[in-house]
Amino acid sequence: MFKSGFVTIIGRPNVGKSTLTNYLLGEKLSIVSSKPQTTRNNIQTILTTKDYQMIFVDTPGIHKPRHKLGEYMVDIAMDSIKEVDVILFLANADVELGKGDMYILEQLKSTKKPVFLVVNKIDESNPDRLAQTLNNYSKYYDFAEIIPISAMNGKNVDTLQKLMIDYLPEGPMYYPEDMIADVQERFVVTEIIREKALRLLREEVPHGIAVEVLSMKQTESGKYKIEANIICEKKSHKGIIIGKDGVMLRKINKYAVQDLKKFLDTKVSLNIWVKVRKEWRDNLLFLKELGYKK
Ligand SMILES: Nc1nc2c(ncn2[C@@H]2O[C@H](COP(=O)(O)OP(=O)(O)OP(=O)(O)O)[C@@H](O)[C@H]2O)c(=O)[nH]1
Ligand SMILES: [Mg+2]
Repeated sequence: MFKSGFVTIIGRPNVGKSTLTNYLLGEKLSIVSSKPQTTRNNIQTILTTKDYQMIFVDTPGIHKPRHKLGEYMVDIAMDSIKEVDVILFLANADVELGKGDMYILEQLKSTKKPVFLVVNKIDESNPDRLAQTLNNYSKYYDFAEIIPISAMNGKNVDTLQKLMIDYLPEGPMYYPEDMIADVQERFVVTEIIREKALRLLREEVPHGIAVEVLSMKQTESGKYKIEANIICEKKSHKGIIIGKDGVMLRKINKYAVQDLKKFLDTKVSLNIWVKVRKEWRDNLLFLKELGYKK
């Protein structure tokens, strides 16, 4: 019997949803950073074996939105619970059950789908704290399964995976067996550049950034020439992104090229420009252009 189904990974920002998605797939397609609100789209990745096909949906962290982009992110994350077979609710072992988590769990009370509590980052939590976290959450919601894991080093992820398979219904292969994601190459390129900016920049600058790939051309030798814009919200941010004598922008470029080479499996040259677009996160037309639309 071949099994198949959809599994959504939801939770507050920064709990490790994208790290888990990448670990489950064995490939890095979702970007990861220590800053909250890194993921902005629902990203579907596909794991196919001879016995099953599991489609994971990595979603943006659910938070209180402060602009239209945030509203879009929360909206699509919550939407993901409607069309799946299993819901993984991720929490951080070291963080107490808070209002944000309660809000998500309230929304989950109306679903009939199995909800797993996946408590992440056990590699850095202390056992008493972990026991407390598990206790608090399980009092608040009737989870189908409870699994403490480390998405970073993979601890217990095999157990989680087995449990997910148990809950999958019999079903068809939804996607071709060699397909690992439903995202375009260009989207991943955009995200890789954004990840480097997120990781290197500080305070409010990284959250106000978007990346736009203007062109991606392959030369005869196979090398990719990529041109991209980094969009930011203020003139002062533009200065920070470029850095003194262009040092910051060169750094973003250098780290992005390292990952792009791996991802595209060929040589890459990257040109980045920095543009200011005031309050773009509230500009519906521009959000649509960037692909932040339903
Ligand atoms: N120590 C430890 N850190 C982890 C683990 N999983 C994720 N992290 C770190 O937590 C941070 C956030 O990880 P992400 O995977 O980007 O979290 P996310 O839930 O996708 O975040 P958003 O996309 O912003 O909602 C990164 O710095 C990760 O390296 C883990 O198991 N252990
Ligand atoms: Mg993420």
